Amino acid sequence: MNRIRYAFSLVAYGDEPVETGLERIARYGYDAVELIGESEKYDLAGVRLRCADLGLDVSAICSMWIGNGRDLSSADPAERRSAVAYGHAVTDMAATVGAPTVVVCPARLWRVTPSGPTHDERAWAVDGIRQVAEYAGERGVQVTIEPWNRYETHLVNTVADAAGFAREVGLSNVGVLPDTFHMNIEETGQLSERIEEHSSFVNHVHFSDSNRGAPGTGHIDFAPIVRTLLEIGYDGYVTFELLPPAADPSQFATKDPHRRFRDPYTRTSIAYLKDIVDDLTQ
Ligand code: LER
Ligand code: MN
Repeated sequence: MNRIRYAFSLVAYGDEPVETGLERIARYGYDAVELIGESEKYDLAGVRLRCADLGLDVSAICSMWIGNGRDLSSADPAERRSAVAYGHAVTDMAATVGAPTVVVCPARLWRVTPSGPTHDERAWAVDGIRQVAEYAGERGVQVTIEPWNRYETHLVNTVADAAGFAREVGLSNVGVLPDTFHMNIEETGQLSERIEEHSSFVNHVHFSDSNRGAPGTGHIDFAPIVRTLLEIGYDGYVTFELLPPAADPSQFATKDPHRRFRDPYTRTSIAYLKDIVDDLTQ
């Protein structure tokens, strides 16, 4: 059985200095940190060195498909070209810090209505993801397509949707990213079964509870999900991606830091998961 590798996303810490976040994540025994796909937030060479000192890897670059110029399925060709350029830029970030994966979503965050006929949007997105994935493949980086819930996108809401996109892109470095928060809203039946069904595509995972807090603070049953990851031989990272309760949680985390998302949730997330793994593997 593979060992689960644990990562924590800096997105939970809002505008706290990066250095403080890295030290906290290392202190609580994580294997890796997940960075946000905004290169101006980081001194990447410095992050790489500090991570090496702290014994941390970088699990992924979680791209921010927000705002103008970041919509791979827009009806506007200039917008799509700009989104592909953004995908290349986050791939460069990944290559600089040695992250294995970049997160891709086929549409801009919070565009919840079509920009053109669905088959056109889909074809544009497949083409854009392929351009990002080809560039990433040349740099030894994987691409992971993340389905978001219906309040964040209309195009890719389930793991099956994302697997369909990955299949259409048809490149070996393209997989899918089940995020338990989105799955809890959109999937039918057991979340673990949906992961198992598409296991050949799963190349990254985000964990948070139903309320987007630390596992154990909501009502998701993580034990069957962890059991499935172990059974399918998943060898990527499980990243805890926690966010405060707000419609635009990233802004909220920045403007009004929720202290429990820092030390308390960083400590309890990994401890909670390790208990489950211990129970399952004893
Ligand atoms: C990003 O990983 C995510 O889950 C989305 O909700 C966009 O922030
Ligand atoms: Mn996510």
